[in-house]
Amino acid sequence: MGVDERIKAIEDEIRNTKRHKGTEHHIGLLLAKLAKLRRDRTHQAAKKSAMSGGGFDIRKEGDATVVMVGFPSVGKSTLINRLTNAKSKIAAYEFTTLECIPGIMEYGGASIQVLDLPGIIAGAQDGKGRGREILSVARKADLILILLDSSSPWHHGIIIKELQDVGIRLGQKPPRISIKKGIKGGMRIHSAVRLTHLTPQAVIPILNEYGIHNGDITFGDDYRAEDLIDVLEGNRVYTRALVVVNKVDKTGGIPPGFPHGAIGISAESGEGIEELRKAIFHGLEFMRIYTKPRTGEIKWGEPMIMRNGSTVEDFCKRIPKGFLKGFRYALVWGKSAKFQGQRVGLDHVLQDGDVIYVVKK
Ligand SMILES: Nc1nc2c(ncn2[C@@H]2O[C@H](COP(=O)(O)OP(=O)(O)OP(=O)(O)O)[C@@H](O)[C@H]2O)c(=O)[nH]1
Ligand SMILES: [Mg+2]
Repeated sequence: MGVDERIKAIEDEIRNTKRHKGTEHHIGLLLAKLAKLRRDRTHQAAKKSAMSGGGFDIRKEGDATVVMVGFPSVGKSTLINRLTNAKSKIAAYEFTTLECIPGIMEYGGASIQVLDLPGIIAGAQDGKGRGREILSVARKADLILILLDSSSPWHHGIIIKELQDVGIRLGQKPPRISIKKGIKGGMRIHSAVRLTHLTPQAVIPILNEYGIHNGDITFGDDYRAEDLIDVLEGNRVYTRALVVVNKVDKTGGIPPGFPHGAIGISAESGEGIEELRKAIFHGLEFMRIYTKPRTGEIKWGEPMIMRNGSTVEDFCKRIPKGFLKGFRYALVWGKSAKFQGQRVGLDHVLQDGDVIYVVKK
């Protein structure tokens, strides 16, 4: 059996097994095997697409990158042309776009890179269409736009599964599970709450699958086997997503069957586009960081726009004059400072509205 068939067989077995505490052990092992097979397949795909090159190797630019994922002909190219300076080919037939087309959208002081891609179809991860290349671009996104056609609500579930299967976790936080490896004495399981899905009989074999036999594992919440495997695999990406329903000009609004919170637009008429721009900006969670010049006043009108969670190091990297090389320490005023003018190092996490002054050697 090839990798694809083995994956399919395990998926079927998981689907056909009723989940409860008694079967969690079995399911856990199946999930671990599945994760490994998918990892192998992703590696193969990455090698292949690196060799073929072929228009998917786009460099990240601007303050953040938004990737559009959707079935063929839902209007991705029409939308990128509306949002950005890009000129992506539009046509009434499917698979018009054959490679990754970048554009830049300026909004709220941020330069946001938007990527248009070929249409995705069910089975993308198995290599259908340019599926694997598309999904590997999606992994690099700071925000994913799931673009749907107002006549096809069922596309949503298919796209979510394709993204999930290549390790993209949408709107999820990384599981708070910490593992400290030991040398002997077996595994000790600790938990902040009562575990209702996982028993030690399920946890230990999964850890063993990953070569961990001794040490401590601590669960910060009532997690499932999938969450544990995500942590063990370690290559998951936690990305936010917006669901966008295009062509509402044809349906007069978002029809029933689409997820709650979806944004209705018409890329053709321009309806809903301003709202979408705003939602993209907010979805990316930017913050404004101000620099204190050696002399003179802080320029409150010209913040540096950075992603939430950025550190002093990220800040220094963004300044062209080699701040990182000569860095000694920084002084910080604002929400992230314990007291005003606090002296901090490169790993200090900044917050919206902070003022920073970098002291060099
Ligand atoms: N009625 C209507 N038609 C639209 C809208 N947006 C796009 N279209 C049409 O839908 C068709 C496909 O548009 P594209 O932008 O090429 O779609 P795509 O998703 O990029 O397609 P692929 O590149 O093939 O994946 C074209 O005929 C567009 O004119 C819209 O908001 N309303
Ligand atoms: Mg297109």
